[in-house]
Amino acid sequence: MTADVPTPSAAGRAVRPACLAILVVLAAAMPVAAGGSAEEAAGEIEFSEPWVRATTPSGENSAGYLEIFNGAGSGDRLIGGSAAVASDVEVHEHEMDGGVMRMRHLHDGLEIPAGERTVLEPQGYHLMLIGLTEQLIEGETVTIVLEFERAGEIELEFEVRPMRQ
Ligand SMILES: [Cu+2]
Repeated sequence: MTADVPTPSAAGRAVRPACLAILVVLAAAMPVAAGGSAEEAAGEIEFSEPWVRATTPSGENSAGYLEIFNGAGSGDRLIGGSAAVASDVEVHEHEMDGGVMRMRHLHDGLEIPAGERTVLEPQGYHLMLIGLTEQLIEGETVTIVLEFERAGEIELEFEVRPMRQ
């Protein structure tokens, strides 16, 4: 699982394309009926800049990144996901271990605090796409279903971006 080992050029990620405007807003709750229950009023989780790293033809794994803003009134957890192009989608974090950057599967998921922005980015938290069934080609998109503890499953399109980013 070395597909998303940071490259020296990772610093280049500071140069963000002007696509911050791409903001996918999904109502986590189903259409809120008038007088909706407290559960329905749980509000929205917003996503911005979902992207995955392109792979070589033989690439077995990739990583996905995005920003998650929890506009709901209560905290949530991103516990995993699924995708047609991968056998597994896990939530990982990078951590320094004796000077070596390692990845760790967050089995209990990643906390998504209410009212806060949680960032999944290179060298940080990420979605790990394991066991790819096809090459991820720059410019295409892949669909990943994110699984939240409270909000449930939310489907999102991820843009495939160059490997060195
Ligand atoms: Cu990983």
